[in-house]
Amino acid sequence: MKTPFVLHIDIDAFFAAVEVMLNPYLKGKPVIVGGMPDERGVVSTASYEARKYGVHSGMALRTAGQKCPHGIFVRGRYHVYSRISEKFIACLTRFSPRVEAVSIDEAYIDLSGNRYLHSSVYALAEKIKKTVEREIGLSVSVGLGFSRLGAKLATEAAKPGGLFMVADEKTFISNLTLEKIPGIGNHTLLILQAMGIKRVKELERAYPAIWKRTIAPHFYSQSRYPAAREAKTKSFSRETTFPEDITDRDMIVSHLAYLVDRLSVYLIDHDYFAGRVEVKARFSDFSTYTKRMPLEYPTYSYNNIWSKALFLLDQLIKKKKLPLRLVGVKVEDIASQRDLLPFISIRSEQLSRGVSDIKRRFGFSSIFTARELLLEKIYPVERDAIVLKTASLTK
Ligand code: DCP
Ligand code: MG
Repeated sequence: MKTPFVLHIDIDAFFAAVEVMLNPYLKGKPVIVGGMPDERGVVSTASYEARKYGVHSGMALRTAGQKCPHGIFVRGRYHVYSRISEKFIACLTRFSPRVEAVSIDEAYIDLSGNRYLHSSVYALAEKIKKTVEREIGLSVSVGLGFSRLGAKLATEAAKPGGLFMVADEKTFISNLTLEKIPGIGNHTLLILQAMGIKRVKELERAYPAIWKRTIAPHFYSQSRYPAAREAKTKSFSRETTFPEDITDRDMIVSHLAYLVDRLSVYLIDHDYFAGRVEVKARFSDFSTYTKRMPLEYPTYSYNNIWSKALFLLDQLIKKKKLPLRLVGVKVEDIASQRDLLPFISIRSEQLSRGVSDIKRRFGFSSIFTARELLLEKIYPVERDAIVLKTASLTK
């Protein structure tokens, strides 16, 4: 089964919820933000308690006053809302680099790169929801779908405070009434209703051409998230020539481990998966050999790449009884997407991602595998690198 990978998240009754958070006396009361009921102007938003009386965003304040005479009207503090909005978006970007803020309290997140790290997208969505709610102190609703439209409508279905995952997006949307569909204006709605068309599926059946123009594009083109991004390069490599030729296997291994470490972090930073590993060795007589082998599945995991690279290195150093001059490692068959994986892959990828997060925050040298540490004996260690004598990267 395909997994939805577009997440939509929206804060519940945003401005009103902030007012309640800052003034607990308002909790559970009909709060209407936008101005006083005798003023010109419109309602920005209303708490769910006030919505029961028919008050909604965009309604004239005077009308809101009539519908909900005991409502508590507040003016609104936009600088406070926008500060919370920034915090909200910042929190989301910790889960994926592909966050698209679309309004002050609403964003889409493309989870297609993350989903392999979690037993399910649903669990990840729950985690995002909980984290955001804890950090900003407000209730949010979350939807999971295959397109922006599907995800947004799932959020609507989840409101307030829920999480809703669409398994069959086409059926889900087909059963909705047309006024739920963003972009269908009041005018169009009235005409369609007059023709007896209430739901999306009725529109598709009776007027496939209109359906194709209004609804279908959401599934099939611009709203799909994101266009499959093909990696521009087919391989990345890191290699180094030693300051002096090396005989000690552990020291050679330590160099290779460091190069694999750099590659793995590079892959993670760029959302790439590697399909194959190649190791290169140059002996003191300048003879150069390479060996390669595929990874079990496309991955950025340090451990997976490492175990293959070490195996290949040992094959290579058996070739000649000579010290080594250079070692290099390359990952190939680079892809920016892959199919869903067996659960088994998750631990080592989570570990690599965790390590790369630490490196990003505290510097590349803040955490190494023990096998890399031998390098400290012969090279200076700086915050963001071990300074090799000659390092070269081909991209
Ligand atoms: N807003 C506004 N005027 C409007 C619509 C919205 O000032 N016509 C502001 C107030 C809202 C905020 O934008 O709090 C977010 O809009 P939403 O449509 O997400 O509405 P809410 O967050 O208030 O409610 P909910 O998302 O729970 O339906
Ligand atoms: Mg909202």
